[in-house]
Amino acid sequence: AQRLKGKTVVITGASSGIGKSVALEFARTQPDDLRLVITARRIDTLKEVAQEIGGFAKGVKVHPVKLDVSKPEEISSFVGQLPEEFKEIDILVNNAGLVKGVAQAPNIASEDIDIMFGTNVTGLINMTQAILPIYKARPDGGRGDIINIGSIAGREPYQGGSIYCATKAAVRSFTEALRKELIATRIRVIEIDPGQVETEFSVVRFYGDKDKAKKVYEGVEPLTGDDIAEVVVFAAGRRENVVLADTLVYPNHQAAATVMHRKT
Ligand code: NDP
Ligand code: 8X3
Repeated sequence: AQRLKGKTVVITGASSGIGKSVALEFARTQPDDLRLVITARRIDTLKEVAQEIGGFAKGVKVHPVKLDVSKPEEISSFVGQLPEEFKEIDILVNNAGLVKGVAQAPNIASEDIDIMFGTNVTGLINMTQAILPIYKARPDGGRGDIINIGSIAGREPYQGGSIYCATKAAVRSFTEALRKELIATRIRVIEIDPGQVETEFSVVRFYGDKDKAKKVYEGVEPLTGDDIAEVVVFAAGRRENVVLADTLVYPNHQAAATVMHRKT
């Protein structure tokens, strides 16, 4: 916790699920001295998260920003528009992401393909490129953390998830290349790949159909956003020389993207 003292953290997709949990967990771990920039498209929800944090972590300054990572122009102006005290970013958590549908080729809507790649891949890359210059201006070639939320889906493609899986495989590739490119710096490039986590993920996948989303978790005990948040904050809190480069996190019933034990 002491290692996170005074840090500035940017989280994308902090209005729900894993991203919201990450914001809360950083605040719980370092309630005395921390700055959090929480971003997503739903600004009202972000303001509620900020209020919740204000209720228990008096030393945490929270700055909510409406930011659609699939819009390059919003990312370009993001850093410049931050208040001075939030500009020295130390940790970027690239979490914003989504899946749309379960359609298989040739029936995948081109709009869904664009949304998934634009958010999960181009959005993550653009955020990384926007923040890296801040890191690289620091001594020893640069300092700061980039924590990318990948997925088991990026390691093991499955039917009905071809595009989503391809986006997460792209995240994995980009992350590994970036770690190599930054080898002469102190910048840490970290990937955390969750298995099944119950969030709004499946509700978004089924275009708002909550009954369909619920069925995904029937007979199993998925991870919670907090479970992943603990791993994110743990990774960020290690000694600077320690890089949790690549972590896969399953709930107990899961052993691959498609291998689950369901109680009937
Ligand atoms: P949620 O749907 O609960 O949260 C997704 C978050 O991403 C929301 O805060 C949403 O905010 C934000 N988001 C979506 N699109 C955009 C956008 N264009 N710009 C900015 N923010 C956006 O799902 P999860 O918490 O489960 O998902 C978080 C990450 O975890 C994703 O990258 C997902 O792929 C990954 N993941 C999830 C797993 C799971 O089983 N749930 C497993 C493995 C990985 P808003 O709508 O306000 O913009
Ligand atoms: C979410 C996990 O395998 O349900 O990334 O798509 S999966």
